Amino acid sequence: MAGADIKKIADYLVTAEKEKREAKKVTASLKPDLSVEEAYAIQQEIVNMKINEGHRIIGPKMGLTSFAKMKQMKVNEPIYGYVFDYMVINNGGALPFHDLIHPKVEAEIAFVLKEDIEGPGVNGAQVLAKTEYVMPALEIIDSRYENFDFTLPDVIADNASTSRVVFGTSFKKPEGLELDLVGSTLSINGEIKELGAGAAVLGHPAHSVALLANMLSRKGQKLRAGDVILTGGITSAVLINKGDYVTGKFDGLGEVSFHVV
Ligand code: 0L1
Ligand code: MG
Repeated sequence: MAGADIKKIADYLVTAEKEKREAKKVTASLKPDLSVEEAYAIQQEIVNMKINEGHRIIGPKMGLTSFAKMKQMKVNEPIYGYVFDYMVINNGGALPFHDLIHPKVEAEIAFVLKEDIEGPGVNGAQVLAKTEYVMPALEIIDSRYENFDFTLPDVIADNASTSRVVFGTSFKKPEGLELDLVGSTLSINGEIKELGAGAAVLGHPAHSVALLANMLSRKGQKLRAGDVILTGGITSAVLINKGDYVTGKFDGLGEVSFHVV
């Protein structure tokens, strides 16, 4: 795929994000035969554009990490994208609804690394040994595509629907924690909408970080000390609306919340 075409599609998706409006999926007309490799090239172009605009990467994230979502998308591997500094909302803070298109929220566990992790061949135990802290998080995804209707390459090109994130303010050392057994509830206006356990994320959230390191190694990249990594949804994603008060409770890890204003 020519560089000019990659740039054109990256511009198309960044413009939809900035103008807060739905766009037709890329495979609908712009590039019907878009491959996964080409989609990651478009995602990389979007990352470069944001860095050139002065934004900073907080860390990569994993998406489609539940076996149910992978089956639904007919894939045997999750996807990744990147979280930027402008996407972070303070715990307990406000998310302006008019900043987004049709946001959904999901409960996740985030890892903060104390050492670089370079694949291939990384496993979960190695990840835990190189993790400084884990913390609870709420990820707000906002696909730029109409009705969240996309193919796998479409969603990869769209930076894995990444939009906003709220990190918890309680940091825990991973030693002694059984992150696969951590139960989490996702409530809106006091009503539990979704619940799950850490094992929903590839059996254990550390497996997700290990797989991310192994996937990045294919393009000669690694995870870096200081990266904050979203490991994937423990719960399914729930649509949110103006006025909603959203809370994620994570057994032993703490609470995260925000208001949609
Ligand atoms: O964080 C994620 O799991 C992103 C998944 C992308 C698919 C979606 O937008 O639902
Ligand atoms: Mg997610």
